[in-house]
Amino acid sequence: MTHYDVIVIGAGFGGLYALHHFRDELGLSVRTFDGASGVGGTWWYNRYPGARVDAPSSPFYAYTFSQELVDEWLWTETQTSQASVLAYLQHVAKKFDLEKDIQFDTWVTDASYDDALHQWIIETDKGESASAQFLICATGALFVANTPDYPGINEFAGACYHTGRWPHEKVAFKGKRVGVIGTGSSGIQCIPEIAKEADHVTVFQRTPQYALPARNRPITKEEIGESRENWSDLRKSMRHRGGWPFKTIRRRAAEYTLEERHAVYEELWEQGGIHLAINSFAGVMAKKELNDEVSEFVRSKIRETVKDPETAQKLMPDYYFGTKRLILDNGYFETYNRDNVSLVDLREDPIETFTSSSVCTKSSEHQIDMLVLATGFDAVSGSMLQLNPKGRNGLTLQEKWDVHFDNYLGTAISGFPNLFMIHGPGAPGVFFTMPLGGELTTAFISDCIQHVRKEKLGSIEANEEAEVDWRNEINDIANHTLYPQTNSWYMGANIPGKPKQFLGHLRGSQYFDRLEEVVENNYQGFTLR
Ligand code: NA7
Repeated sequence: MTHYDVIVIGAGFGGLYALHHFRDELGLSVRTFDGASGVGGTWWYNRYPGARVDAPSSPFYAYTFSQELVDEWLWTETQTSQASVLAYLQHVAKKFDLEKDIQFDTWVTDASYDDALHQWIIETDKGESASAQFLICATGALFVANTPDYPGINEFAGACYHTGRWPHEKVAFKGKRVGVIGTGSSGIQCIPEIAKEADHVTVFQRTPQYALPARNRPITKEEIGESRENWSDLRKSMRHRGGWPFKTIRRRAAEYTLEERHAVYEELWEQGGIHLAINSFAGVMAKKELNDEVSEFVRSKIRETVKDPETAQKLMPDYYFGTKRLILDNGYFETYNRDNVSLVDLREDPIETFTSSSVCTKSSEHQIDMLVLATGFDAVSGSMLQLNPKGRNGLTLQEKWDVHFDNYLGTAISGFPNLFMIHGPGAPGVFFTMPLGGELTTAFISDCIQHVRKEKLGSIEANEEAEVDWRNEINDIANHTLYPQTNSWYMGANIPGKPKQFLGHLRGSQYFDRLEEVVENNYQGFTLR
């Protein structure tokens, strides 16, 4: 069995940087395992048509650590496509010679902690074992596909694809009647693309969504040049402004008349992207009345866009704006003006069963040749529970997380020494620019590892009391907002039986300050052995 200093699971944004940092910057021996056949993580799997970044995008959805990398990579659009992100990660892997230490097509089937040796021992589906003092789980926040188990779904005889497991070869929609279930980011991104080619698209919608115009466009040379010149300042801004590179404008709503506020919403709508969410008025995500106002503004835009009033009515979101993942769309609502697109509202006409060639809802039978499941993921906790590491005394993570996803700082877990998650439950994860978030988390893990090694210790482990305080802290932050009032994957509400717990830290910059303080305070909340 080969022994390493560090084993990394996952070769997406988080895992690739961890490998580079621990190997090239700390000089440790590192082995990475990934079940996919190449680098990319989420960007390896989510190849559905129209897949794009849904966060502050080019050039900010990228690594920040290397000015050379920033200077040589040319982003082409403001909202980066999946193919571009994947090409970028392949470039990164080549530039830093990462692939030689990554074992692809290999699933880690078991990870167990040996308390006496202070080591993790992993087994793979190739029948190999390896050990390491530290286990880094960069297993992905959106990895385990959520596949609905409707009665009779297996009867459907046509091709069926989940957006999060899209095939590598091009899927042809020409001449096909396509059913799409799900209208989150993935559904809203792929529906307009599929509709351009298919004979007919039937969209099965459970919850209507707020989507903001992405206003994707080619990125200019000037924009790229400016960001390259100011990269270190922009990075600092992202670190201290919740992952967003620009100063957010937080106006006080009370100082504006309703008419003036509407003018602000219009301006931000025209700017597109997430400007409406982050640059309108302070308290949109906490004050019901203000949120209602923005919600109604977006609904009015949907009404303006969708010509058929009955379809427009079905598309009206009725939860608090922004409390489900905000979506950036490219012509989604316009798509319903096409003759070949129809919408089924599952709340009034639920799916009852499937036949070999149709979806049967309570009121009708919808003939389809192909089914697209855009039904999302067992988000944030799912990939760790699938790995199900065994900690001290054989405690499994599934046992530990039966009721709460308890951990400390979104990265360490009591009972699981020397194991660190990147973007675990309670970390800023999807609420921060993820590539930078991964770098900053790795910096913290790096401090922990260096400390253990320097002091010739065996292990570092989160304390149970620190976990409980941490859970309360995350919930307190979330409870000051409207997020917990909506059934979303942020709350674990999309997966039947999943414990309800807010899964992210809403104040990313404060969170990374906190990591630094924990290091300064001699690893407060951890036990060092
Ligand atoms: P999401 O955002 O979880 O969206 C999944 C969609 O599928 C959403 O509309 C769900 O409705 C719907 N869904 C899920 N299960 C069912 C069943 N059983 N029946 C009908 N409809 C269902 O996943 P995405 O892949 O779109 O996006 C995930 C993230 O990836 C995204 O936020 C970006 O950050 C990238 P619901 O709203 O739960 O009623």
